[in-house]
Amino acid sequence: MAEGKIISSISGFYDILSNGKVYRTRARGNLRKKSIKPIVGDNVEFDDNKDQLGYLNDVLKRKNSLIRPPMANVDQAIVVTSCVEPDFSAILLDKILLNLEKNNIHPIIYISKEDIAGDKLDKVMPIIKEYDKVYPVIYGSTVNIDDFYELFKDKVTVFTGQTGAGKSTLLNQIKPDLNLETAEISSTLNRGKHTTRQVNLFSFNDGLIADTPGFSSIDLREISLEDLPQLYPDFVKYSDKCKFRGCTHINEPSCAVKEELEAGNVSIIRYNDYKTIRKEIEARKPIYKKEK
Ligand SMILES: Nc1nc2c(ncn2[C@@H]2O[C@H](COP(=O)(O)OP(=O)(O)OP(=O)(O)O)[C@@H](O)[C@H]2O)c(=O)[nH]1
Ligand SMILES: [Mg+2]
Ligand SMILES: [Zn+2]
Repeated sequence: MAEGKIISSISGFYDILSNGKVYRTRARGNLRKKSIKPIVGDNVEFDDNKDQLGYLNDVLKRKNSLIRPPMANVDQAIVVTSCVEPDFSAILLDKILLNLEKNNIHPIIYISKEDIAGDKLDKVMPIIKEYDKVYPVIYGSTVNIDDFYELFKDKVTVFTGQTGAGKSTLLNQIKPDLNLETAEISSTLNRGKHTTRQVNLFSFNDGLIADTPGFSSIDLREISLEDLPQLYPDFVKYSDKCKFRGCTHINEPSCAVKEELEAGNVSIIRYNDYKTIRKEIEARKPIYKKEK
């Protein structure tokens, strides 16, 4: 038995990278019985029978796992965020960031399509600047592509973000031999069509980088109301000084986050979007599993 990492999964087959070689496998039935669905990024045990199709026997404990994109054991994420085409959405960006924070994945925001944003840039840039105070932001217009080389060293990095934002385009710039398929949103046949359809991991500077299918909305089913305030690094910075433990920073007296909001040290845009997201979670219907 050998150990390796799933780098792609296509119609029931799993490609496993192990000591620089790729093995095609399929999952043993016992995994399904245990309701374990292997996903890209999983570290696994498998039979490395020479050139035959081997079995994937077991999935090793995950450090973390994302539902969208489905991927495990991620260190950091490049959140590709376009100014236009598709339009910038702060709420969608928040949701992506929240899911990453929940999984202890380090987010880096990458801004694309400044070059075609025109007048809309005046509206979008001030909002992006608020995120820039909280998270690392890389601007496509000024980036030195070579800087990614060191950033990705020894790490598993996932590229995520809206469909059409430019994930595959950026990956092609970073590693031209990937030759990933990209497409204009308007040229795709129906709206919301995804160009990238699978999660794929590629080796890069002793680490791995993943192209993933984009999305146009994201849910927060993993995140509870209690979790939520803990997932805003810009609130957590001050929440020690809130009078009440577990302060939600809404109506509690002596709330440090609201004081810092008044003082202009917490972004009003971020705070208002936080309230919007709270409402969305409050309104969420419980998920019932279908009875058999
Ligand atoms: N002008 C401009 N176009 C860009 C930029 N980044 C990406 N594009 C274009 O945007 C379109 C979509 O890019 P993709 O790389 O396919 O987008 P994606 O995020 O991989 O999309 P999915 O695979 O569907 O999730 C392509 O036509 C790219 O050429 C940019 O910074 N400026
Ligand atoms: Mg793509
Ligand atoms: Zn508070």
